[in-house]
Amino acid sequence: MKTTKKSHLPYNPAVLENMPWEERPIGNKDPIWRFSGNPVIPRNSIPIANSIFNSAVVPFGEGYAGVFRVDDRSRNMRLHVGFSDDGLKWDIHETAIEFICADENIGDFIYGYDPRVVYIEDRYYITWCNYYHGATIGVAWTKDFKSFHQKENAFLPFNRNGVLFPEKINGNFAMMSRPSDNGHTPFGEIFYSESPDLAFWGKHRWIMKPESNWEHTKIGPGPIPIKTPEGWLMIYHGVLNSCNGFVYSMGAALLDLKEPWKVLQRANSYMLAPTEIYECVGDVQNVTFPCAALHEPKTGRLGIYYGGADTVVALAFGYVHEIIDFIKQNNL
Ligand code: BMA
Repeated sequence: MKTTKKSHLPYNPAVLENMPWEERPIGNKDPIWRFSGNPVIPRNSIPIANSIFNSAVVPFGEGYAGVFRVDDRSRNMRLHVGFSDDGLKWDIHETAIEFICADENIGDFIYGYDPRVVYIEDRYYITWCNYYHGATIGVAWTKDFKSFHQKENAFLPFNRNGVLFPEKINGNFAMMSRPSDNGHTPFGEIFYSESPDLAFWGKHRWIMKPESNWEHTKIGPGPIPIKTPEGWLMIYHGVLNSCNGFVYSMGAALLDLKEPWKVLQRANSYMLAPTEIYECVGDVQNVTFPCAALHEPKTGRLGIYYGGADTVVALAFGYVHEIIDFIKQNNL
């Protein structure tokens, strides 16, 4: 197992000034563009891995930390911690995270996947798709990425894609999610919920449903939403059902800052769809699945980490203001 030299320093936004970045390639007119070194994390970065994808990264100490979806070679779906100095080269631990949980039923880890990580107030929170008599939303916190403390599941099964807002809204923690079924759900709309304590959830509100052809089957929230003066920038995945199966692309919308269940504007076309070999070929073909974004507020730079073909982690770049312009110019 690799060790990390990181100290217990907390969330450190200063490192975002050195976040991974490449300027838009000359001639490229897309709202976001891919890192030339993709995939950032190959499927075999640790020996036990069948694949590493749909993963979450955040600033931590003098670098970055992450929670990674690792499907192992028994095809167990597990969450592994990892650290990086530059957001590109990652030391992913070979053993999965073992959550500390007060309740032995909730803490009985059967599978977990598609993590998101966010810093709120004084600690990092992890949400993921957690098995508890079906898929639901697991919630845990850590301060040091060494000990992970699991809380109650947020919702009843079936639910996936639990994504916390990075600050309290109306005095409560706030989460988007995507109620689902026990299979490869052929439907999906995005909902909003609030909680005073991350244990009891209510004030459920509907946010949005699929509208355009590229997302016609289902949609789900992606990275932690980004606060901008014009609203919460929500990057999400949308799924088209083709003759050849599901196609997962990335889209964007702006949500009201105070009442995030209100959609202000929403692009009618995707920002990025599977076209590259590491997105079209892998364990599941034609998947781009965003789970995290690094954002440097001074420059507006955004680095979106997304899973490629359920096999690798890739990175795309963009400027927040350009994505907002794209939403406005292509508003539904
Ligand atoms: C979804 C989730 C994702 C996955 C996608 C494509 O239902 O399981 O983890 O990337 O399907 O297989």
